[in-house]
Amino acid sequence: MSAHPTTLLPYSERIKLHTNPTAKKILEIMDRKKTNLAVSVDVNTASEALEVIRRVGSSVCMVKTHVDIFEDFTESFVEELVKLSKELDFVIFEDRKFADIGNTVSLQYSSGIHKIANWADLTNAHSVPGPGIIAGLSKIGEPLGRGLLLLAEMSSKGSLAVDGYTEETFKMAQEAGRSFVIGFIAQNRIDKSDLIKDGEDYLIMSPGVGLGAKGDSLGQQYRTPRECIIDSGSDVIIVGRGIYGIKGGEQAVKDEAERYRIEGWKAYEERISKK
Ligand code: S5P
Repeated sequence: MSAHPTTLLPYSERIKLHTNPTAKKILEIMDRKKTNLAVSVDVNTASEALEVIRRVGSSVCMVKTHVDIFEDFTESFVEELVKLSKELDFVIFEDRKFADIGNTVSLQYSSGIHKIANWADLTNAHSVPGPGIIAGLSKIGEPLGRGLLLLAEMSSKGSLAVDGYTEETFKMAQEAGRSFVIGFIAQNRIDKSDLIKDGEDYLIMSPGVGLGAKGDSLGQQYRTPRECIIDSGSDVIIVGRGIYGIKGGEQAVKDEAERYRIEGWKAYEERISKK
């Protein structure tokens, strides 16, 4: 099987294939910091999350949050997060997984306690409601230069996002155009080479990544960075508990992030050398 053409291109050469400012920024950071690692900070409090981010920030292209987990969410968390994103050079991805009609998601994205669109460069949505979800979110996010990923596949066992669902999700994104939808949460290169048009480029971001355990007791399934980047052609690996959950204190978390960064980058260099 010949390699997907996108997987042979260096991140730096893909910047010009995007018009969305967040997509460009992600690729620029990846190239500049030599990292395709995103860290997911799914801890209970905003203060713990900031601690983890200070430790891992220099190793990542992106920090992924679930701010609805925090017991102590405040606007000052957002201010500090944005400040760290500038100092340590990473993109902020709020993993909100919107899944409602366009009108509702536009309110959930812009309003409430979290006001996600005000600070998150990137967010994501399920395709199950149909294209109205993209329209509702883009109305808020696109004027701000934000980006959106559609969930085309999931890492969890028994996921229904397979086959026809995945294909229709890709088509929905393609029809929406790439001014706001910049890629997918997926386990594979779902933007099949016979479907992408000339100059079309999508970012594939894959969670379910671990160098230790193969899964958890609640259906999560892990693959190695190499499996994601070389075998499946992912662009960004998303790691949560494998990094922030490591035992051994502050330095251990920092070292583990660096270990994943190196693994991910080695795999990427090997991939583009297959030209
Ligand atoms: O299919 C998915 C999609 C996502 S965004 N599977 C996932 O695990 N995620 C998210 O990635 C999940 O919500 C969590 O925040 C992270 C994986 O965390 P880990 O601790 O299992 O690495």
